[in-house]
Amino acid sequence: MHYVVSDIHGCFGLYQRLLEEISFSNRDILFFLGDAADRGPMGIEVMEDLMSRPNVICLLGNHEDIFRKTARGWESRLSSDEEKAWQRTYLNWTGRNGGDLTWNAWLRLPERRRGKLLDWMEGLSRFYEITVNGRAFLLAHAGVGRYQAEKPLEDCELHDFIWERMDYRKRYYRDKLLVTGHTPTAFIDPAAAGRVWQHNNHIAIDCGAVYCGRLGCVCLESLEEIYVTEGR
Ligand SMILES: [Mn+2]
Repeated sequence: MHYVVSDIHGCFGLYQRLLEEISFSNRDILFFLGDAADRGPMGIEVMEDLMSRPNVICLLGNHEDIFRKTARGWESRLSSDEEKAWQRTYLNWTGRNGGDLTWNAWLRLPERRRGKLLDWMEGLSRFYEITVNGRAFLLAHAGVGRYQAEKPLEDCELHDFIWERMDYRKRYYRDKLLVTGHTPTAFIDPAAAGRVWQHNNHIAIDCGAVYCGRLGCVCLESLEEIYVTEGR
């Protein structure tokens, strides 16, 4: 089976419980749509588990992007202008975007593990297209920002895939299902809080695990929603 999950945000326990819940095996594929770390405490552990599994395909989230930029800059010799830009990125990540726990954990890691994490983050794709049981899917962390029907996905900018907020009232695609994380479904429709939202050929799977203790996942064969909840 093919499964999709996103926005684990350091909730390592929920992530492990989800793998158990779906009886994840070598015959399955799990797509992870980004934002493994930040806000919650065990982001590095989540990332290292994801990257160790050959049948997990990971996409880039805005949190991986800002993490990799901060980490790469910290390891490089920067000019004073670059240093100023780096400071802004660092403060944006550790302040507004909840990266402080991740950053502190990262600084304590042995160099070899830091290098592997950074290589992994720098190799993540921006989007993924797959057909399952005759149904086409487009997977991306946030969506396809500044959407234009005729524009090839390859020509879109990174920002469009990982930071944008989509218009959820709009049906972007007729011939495929768009699957995204990034925006907790409670913000799309308060009635959908903590649940996967499926409308307009769009499946929004970020249930806000780090806020509400509930991680959701969708099976692409059946479009079935699978949930795990903290403390149960
Ligand atoms: Mn995000």
